[in-house]
Amino acid sequence: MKRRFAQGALILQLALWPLAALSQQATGDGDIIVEKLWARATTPGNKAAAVYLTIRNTGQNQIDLIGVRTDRASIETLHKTTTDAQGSVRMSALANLWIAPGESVTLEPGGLHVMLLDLDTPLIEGETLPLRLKFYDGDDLTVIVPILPSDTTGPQP
Ligand SMILES: [Cu+2]
Repeated sequence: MKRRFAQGALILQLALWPLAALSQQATGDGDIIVEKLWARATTPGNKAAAVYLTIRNTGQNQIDLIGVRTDRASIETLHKTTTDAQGSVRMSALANLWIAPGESVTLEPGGLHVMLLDLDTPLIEGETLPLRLKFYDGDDLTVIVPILPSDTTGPQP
């Protein structure tokens, strides 16, 4: 009986470990920390997806995110969703994203996001999506985005 319990605990740990390990990812020099990454699973027939994350600048210099790449989509852009006074929602592309020293920028539903268009295969809940963030100074950071359920409002704490 005791042994069965121990096995159960081990399986639980293995199941929890990957998400915990993915919750915070940093560049080699440690000045850029990317956390709270997530994307929704795509629904059938939908080839577009948004990726959300928080970028923290813990260094002394401004950082400038100039591009995003993934092997899974044909087009990757930084987008901003805005809602005007009439309530109509539109998305516009951003060329880059500045983050001042000590500041952080959060990409979240209703605001900034990474837009992936023309996905080659669906994003499936429980899988992960590697995403490469390119910075103006030549820094390049590949982060791993967990795919959450298609109806989620974000990662549960
Ligand atoms: Cu968008």
